[in-house]
Amino acid sequence: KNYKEVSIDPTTQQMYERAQEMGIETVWERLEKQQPQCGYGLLGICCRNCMMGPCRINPFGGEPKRGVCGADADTIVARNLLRMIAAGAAAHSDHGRHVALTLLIAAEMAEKFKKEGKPVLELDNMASNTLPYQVRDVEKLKAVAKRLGIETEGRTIREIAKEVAEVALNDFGKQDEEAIAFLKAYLNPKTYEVFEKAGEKAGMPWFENGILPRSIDREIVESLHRTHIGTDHDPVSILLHGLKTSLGDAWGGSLIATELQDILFGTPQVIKAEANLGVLKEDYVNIVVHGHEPVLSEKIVEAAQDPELIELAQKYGAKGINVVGMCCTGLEVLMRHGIPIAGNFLQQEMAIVTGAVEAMVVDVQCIMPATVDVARCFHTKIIDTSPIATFPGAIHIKFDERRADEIAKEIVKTAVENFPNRSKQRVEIPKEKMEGYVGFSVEAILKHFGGTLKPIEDAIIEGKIKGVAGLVGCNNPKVKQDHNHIKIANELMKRDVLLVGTGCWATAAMKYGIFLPEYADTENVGPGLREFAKEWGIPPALNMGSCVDCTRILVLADMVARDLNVPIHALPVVGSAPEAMTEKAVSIGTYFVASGITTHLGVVPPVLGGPKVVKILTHDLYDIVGAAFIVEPDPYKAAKKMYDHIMKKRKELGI
Ligand code: BF8
Repeated sequence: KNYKEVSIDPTTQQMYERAQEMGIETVWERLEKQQPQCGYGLLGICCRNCMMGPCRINPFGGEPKRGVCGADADTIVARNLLRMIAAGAAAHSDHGRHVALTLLIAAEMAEKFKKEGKPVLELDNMASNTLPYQVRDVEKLKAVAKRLGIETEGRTIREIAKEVAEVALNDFGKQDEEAIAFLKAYLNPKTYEVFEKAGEKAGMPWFENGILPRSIDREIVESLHRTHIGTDHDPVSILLHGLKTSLGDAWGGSLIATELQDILFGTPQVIKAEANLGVLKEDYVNIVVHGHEPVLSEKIVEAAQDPELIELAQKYGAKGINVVGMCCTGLEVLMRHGIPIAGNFLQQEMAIVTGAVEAMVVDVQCIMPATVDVARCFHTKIIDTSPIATFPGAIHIKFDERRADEIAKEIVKTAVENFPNRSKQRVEIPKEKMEGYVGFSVEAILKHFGGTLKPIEDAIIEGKIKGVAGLVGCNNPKVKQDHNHIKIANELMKRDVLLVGTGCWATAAMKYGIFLPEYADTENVGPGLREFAKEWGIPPALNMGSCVDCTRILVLADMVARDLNVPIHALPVVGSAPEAMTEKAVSIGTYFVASGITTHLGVVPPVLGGPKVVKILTHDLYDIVGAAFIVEPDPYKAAKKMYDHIMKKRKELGI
């Protein structure tokens, strides 16, 4: 492939060419070797759920029309989609569980140390550095506790933290029929009612509490149960349960991840930072933290500041230690500490191809096993850390929260000691990098606008801003890297739509300068949005963080819905995953829609083989939850459709 076909990012282009010259296989070659991809798989009409199969349905209307059990194309497509949603929700939510357990462990350690007579006040405040994890944002802890109805008066931080963690953990495994506590604590009543009535509206009153998730784990387990051979066969009920499962992710697993990470590591505030492969430094030990959970990357960032390890790096001839991020864990430390981010999903192999990375430290999700193969061509060490994610050929330094500092130092030391193995002649770091403002948590946005969202709401009502679009999600090698991300962003901003975003979209946007206030002066931003951005000194698009932080977008939408006293689906708000790839992206898209945000997908999900399923997803859901999917691979047409939806919502609101 020509380098121009794979990406619009000059650093990826440069490293891709280099990989080709060196004979290193990358994601694009592997995609090519998969061609032609299975047509049944692309349409979603193959079923491997039992051993009478595998079965597949003739997409042209001939035989076979049914699988061995009698399931038709729509049943099979719906079941496959539900399994994707469940896997995506599981990944986000297991991450959330891990964060909640970390908060609980820290609170229990504080309790234990206190009993052992160690400094009492610091432990009660969970501010002691004898603890592996502390409470960095006391205000946020109290705010979350208050939402959950947890008493804060007259109690220690330790006690409050413990109870918040317990309530969160209870939401994963409780067995009653009530909605999860976090959803009840965060969601406005009008949208709650939409969820409650969804079953009735879909003609399935036996969905007693509609699509209100009862427990995060239970809905995921039930997804697997329903899709087992011989269980649920109606695409409507299968998809309704898909919405419910995704809502357990949205207002449960992911929300818990975001909120409790803010408590443990600090709530992001606006800060300037840099993005793209140019953040790697030739004369430093480069460590790339890659994956999703800041429980690890936060500690690596801390350990890299250890004077002894810096001294060791200098002893080996480096100037110091340079930690940079990749994918969502990169966004976590970018948002909270301004740690530079080296790239998004399709740049993980490219970072190694620079020849300048001593260690890529990985935890969970979106890490290609191929990183190990690419690393073999250089001195780079892939260090896997999560007990649930092992990479053959990598070094295993498994993480344990109770010994977090010690293990983080061991990992950083391993990277430092690898510096002498770097071959200087084989280093080529692209020079491109871009600055941008990041850290737009809901709290940071409120602070910026004087404690209220009124300025944004007024600008929307006046029509200066037409609406808000949440742009999220991955890279996918089926799409030229970042191409759709940037095109859709520009097309929306030109139409005066304010952007908020997360995940690999956010890293893409940052690389092209969209997170600089000056971007408002470009021709890619309409006059109304320009005026608004300038008036408030913000970029025309706001980086709200990692993929679990899509819940920040939900919380923001919820606040506006409350202010206007309408359900979320009444707002002039749209979502988009222009280059969607993962099952997590499917779960996010589904929970955006279920929550009332009509959402565009730029990559066609494997559903086209089920015409009823397609109709439900793109039309019928408007009557059930007030929002639906738009599927459109062309970024220009997609932006137009999203804008039309915003304008329709404005008209309905009478603005
Ligand atoms: O959770 S955007 S490729 S990195 S899935 Fe993965 Fe997609 Fe990137 Fe993070 Ni989100």
